Amino acid sequence: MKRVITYGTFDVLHYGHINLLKRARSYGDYLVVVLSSDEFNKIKNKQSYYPYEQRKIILEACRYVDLVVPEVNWEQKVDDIKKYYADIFVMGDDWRGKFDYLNNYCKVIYLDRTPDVCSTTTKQHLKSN
Ligand code: C2G
Repeated sequence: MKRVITYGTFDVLHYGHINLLKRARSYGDYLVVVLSSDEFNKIKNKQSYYPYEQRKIILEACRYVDLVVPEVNWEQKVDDIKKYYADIFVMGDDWRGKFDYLNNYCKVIYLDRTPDVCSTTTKQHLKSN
């Protein structure tokens, strides 16, 4: 049983997120998504359109996701890897190098981001119409 873990805000879920979740899940049998809380998004200087509870419900409906838990700070990743017995940590390559320290605890994989789609532009487009 290989367990995979990933992190993010996953606001206004789009095919770039799904592409990430699908590939992350394919490395194992179980995918834990650690979802940024609204308070942590403030620390990340991110304003999500959907509040945490709604982003959680949307992610839990995704076939590639087995568990969604809150991300509340930058420091929780090592504890999470232990708590959820993660064998593999996956992030988009916009984070390449940033989480290499986690190689002491599990395999770290950075996946190519899906080009030309992101929540911010989607929200801006929706606003302008
Ligand atoms: N992503 C992607 N392709 C896109 C957009 C996003 O592959 N077009 C990936 C990101 O690389 C990330 C995941 O989808 O791995 C979630 O994206 P965000 O919600 O933007 O995540 P972020 O705000 O970067 O949060 O502690 C880590 C942070 O919580 C990461």
